[in-house]
Amino acid sequence: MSSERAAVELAKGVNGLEKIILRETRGSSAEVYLYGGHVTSWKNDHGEELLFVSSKTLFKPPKPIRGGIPLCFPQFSNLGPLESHGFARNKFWSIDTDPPAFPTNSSSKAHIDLILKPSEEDMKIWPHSYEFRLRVALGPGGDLMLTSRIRNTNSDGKPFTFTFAYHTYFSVSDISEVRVEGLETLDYLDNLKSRERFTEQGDAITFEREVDKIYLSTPTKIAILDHEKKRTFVLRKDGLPDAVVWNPWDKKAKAMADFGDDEYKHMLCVEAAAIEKPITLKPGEEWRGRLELSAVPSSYCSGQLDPQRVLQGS
Ligand code: TA6
Repeated sequence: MSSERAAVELAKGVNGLEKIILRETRGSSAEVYLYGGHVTSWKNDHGEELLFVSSKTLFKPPKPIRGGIPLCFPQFSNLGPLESHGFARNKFWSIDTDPPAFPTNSSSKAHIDLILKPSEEDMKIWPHSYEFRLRVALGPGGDLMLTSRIRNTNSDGKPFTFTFAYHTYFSVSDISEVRVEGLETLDYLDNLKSRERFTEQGDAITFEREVDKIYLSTPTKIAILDHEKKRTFVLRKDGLPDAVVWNPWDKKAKAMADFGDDEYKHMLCVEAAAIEKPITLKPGEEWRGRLELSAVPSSYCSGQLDPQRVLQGS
């Protein structure tokens, strides 16, 4: 890659925070901050940004970055004694220079391995020893893959239990023009109704007000259709049975200091997660949770993309 730009580059980001830039030969790219192990950018080979990051986010630890793909670990939301969504998203991660062999061989050089381990201080908040390895990779076609491997390294024989989410903020043209396919007829917990359980209606999900739902035991593929942009995001997940759908709408948007009042119109969170059945690991055990995102340029009417075909296809 002499003339081409490097597949992996360490650079300074906002407020001097270190980030890694991944570049794929055909032009797609991604950026990951060591702060939070946080993906903040994913661009297709036209250089178009596919993830939403708020113009109001501070990039100032210990405040999490608002947008991109925050990692929720070891606790989703307020489902436990820790801060909302746990602490992984406001810790400094390191580059893992000697990662254990990776289960799948990727032909793309555009990948980076990060690692998070607790400090003595951290152990006072969550008394467990663990290794959280995160591989972020760009595929030849510009797909973005995140693979988390969490290992219990407690030496006191104690198991630990956690919930998890890739809290992905997708960039959309106009939320009222977006449909989500693949969650029809599923049960969900409504976070706006003290997590009462309901069953989703039969049609694709559309948006006209605040939504905050945890869909349970979903298919491994979900499609997010942005008609105006003629683009469909296909989310594939492994080891993550649940999916959270969130849009704060206008009132909540105004109430969030690190979020613009109108920004709710241009983002949608669809989060691959493990929430309903928390994961318990004994010492020496490892859990793997994988997310694969692809953006398919499409025109619904041209039949190029029938969401059902996508969801049923490979
Ligand atoms: O994933 C949805 C959710 O749990 C919402 O309830 C909302 O709080 C959102 O996450 C953002 O949470 P944060 O802690 O980043 O403000």
